[in-house]
Amino acid sequence: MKLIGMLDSPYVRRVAICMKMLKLDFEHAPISVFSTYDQFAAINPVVKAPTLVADNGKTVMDSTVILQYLASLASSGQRLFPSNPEDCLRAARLTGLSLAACDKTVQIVYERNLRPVDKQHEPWMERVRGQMLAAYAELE
Ligand SMILES: N[C@@H](CCC(=O)N[C@@H](CS)C(=O)NCC(=O)O)C(=O)O
Repeated sequence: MKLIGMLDSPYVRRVAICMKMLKLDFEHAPISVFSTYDQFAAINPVVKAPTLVADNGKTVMDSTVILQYLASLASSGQRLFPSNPEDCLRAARLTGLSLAACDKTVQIVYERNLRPVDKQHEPWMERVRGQMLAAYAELE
């Protein structure tokens, strides 16, 4: 298996860490969705990181979906999510907050780095910043 994407992405790190925890063999290819767009597009035309290339060559994207697939490959006794309802609820809550924090952080980076300054919309940035800080505060 091959994990495609840069480790500055929290979603790529999430998958890489889980693959290590599940003791799955994989090769990591640090290809960027920005600086090496065409190289990425040749693997996955949707150009989303992380992308997993399975052993049969099929690609899967989205960290949560990739982890669902990887869980099916894990040996018995290796789990990413607890099974009892109380612990599962806690893990689900923390995962949801963490993903929302990542999504909002990434939105701010894109708005600031990819959109020309005169096209940036401050009310939208304020909304996203508020959501991001709320997610981090809940996590704390
Ligand atoms: N929900 C996705 C988010 C993945 C995501 O947004 N990745 C970014 C890199 S941090 C990306 O592919 N950006 C390029 C784009 O969206 O065009 C996941 O959990 O994998």
